[in-house]
Amino acid sequence: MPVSAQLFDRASSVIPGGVNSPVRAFKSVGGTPRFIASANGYTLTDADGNDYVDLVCSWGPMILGHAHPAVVEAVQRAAVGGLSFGAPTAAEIELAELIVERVAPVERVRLVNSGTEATMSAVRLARGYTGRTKIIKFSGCYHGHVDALLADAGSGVATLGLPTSPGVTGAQASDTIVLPYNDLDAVAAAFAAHPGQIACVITEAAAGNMGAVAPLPGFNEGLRALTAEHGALLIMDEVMTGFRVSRSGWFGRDGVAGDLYTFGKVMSGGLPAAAFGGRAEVMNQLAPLGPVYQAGTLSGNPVAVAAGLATLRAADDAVYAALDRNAERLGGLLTEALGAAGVEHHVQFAGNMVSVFFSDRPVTDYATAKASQTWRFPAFFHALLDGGVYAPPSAFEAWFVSAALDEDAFDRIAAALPAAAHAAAAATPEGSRA
Ligand code: KE4
Repeated sequence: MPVSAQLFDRASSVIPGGVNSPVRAFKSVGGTPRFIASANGYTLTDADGNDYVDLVCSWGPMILGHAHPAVVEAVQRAAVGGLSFGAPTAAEIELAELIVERVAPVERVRLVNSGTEATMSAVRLARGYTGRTKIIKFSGCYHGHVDALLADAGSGVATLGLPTSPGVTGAQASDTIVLPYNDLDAVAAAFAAHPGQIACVITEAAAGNMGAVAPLPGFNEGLRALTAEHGALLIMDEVMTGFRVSRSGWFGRDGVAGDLYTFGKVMSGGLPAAAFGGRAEVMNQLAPLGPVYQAGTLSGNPVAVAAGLATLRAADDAVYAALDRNAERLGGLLTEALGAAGVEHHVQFAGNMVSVFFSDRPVTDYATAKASQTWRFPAFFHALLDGGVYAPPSAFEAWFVSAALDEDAFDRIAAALPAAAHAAAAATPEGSRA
């Protein structure tokens, strides 16, 4: 990959780590990140002209596949009408109405520019609404790089093994209570230990940032009951699951109604837009109606909104059926290849988000995710990449399918997997790759 290598070298002299988001740097898997030149359908094409079957989908957004004609056309049409006005537009109402229609507990929506902004705003709103300061999050869950939420986070924080982050002051982190995921007793104990002080519990509606780890039966229901009992808000972070795991996100699968929701990724078709929303009584505390301030120059950007509307409108039942079918098929191929190579593993799903853990037991929280043989992942990842399959460059990420995957794509995945499974089998903790 001479061109990607040259670009990485050049990028590293002006962009920290050569990337604009840490997980892209391949740090935990080694090697040279592929600089992508273009993408279409399920195919990514790197700067050296190599094609890959994409199982990252820009970390979730591209459920239709890349450069879907309806989305590109909507973006082009919006762009020729002007890129940003700093004033309200009708399209923002349509996107908010679509979110409200699909996710019943959401009565009001505020559009923002990233998932981080959405979760930061939702936490501030929960604190403003309740008048309380403490928040509960779960180890291994990632809610963006919000100071208060970076404690023991998943995704890139886990990938790089950063227990916390310098720059987050004690004051900011001290109000954050971090508990094990899927542990309702720990949540009940925290409420008992801090009566009247906890503003909210924020959880990934289904965890994807320690790898795909679904809530155990009753966990989300238990969070709903405990937060209601103690006067705290339940924030369902659906930035990753929203409009991906069903047309109504994880709420569409388990029906547990949060007080607030955060969305991103799919709802903007890959352009920078996200949202938070929830009960009108809570959301109406936001400026300019109420005292909780939140703002954004480009919030509701007309081009990003156009991409989101086109994506959500094209995502019909057939698309969601294809996502579920494709995830199932990918999981089967992973199990078949790793089983044949004699590699102990668990393929796990959170809806149609998939992960493979090199573990002898199911992964239900961050401790068990970290205890898995993550040292097998780099060799596995690179063998797939060499075979033309682009998986997430981290053992602590979910794999994302698109509805664009077809027989040819699965043939390519199936062809690349045996060598990858053998590379995983031959890997050693010392990090040598076969
Ligand atoms: P952004 O600020 O990256 O748009 O969203 C933050 C966020 C919030 N909540 C959840 C559940 C998320 O998964 C994310 C971001 N997800 C990661 C992928 N694991 C983003 C990838 C990256 O950091 O480059």
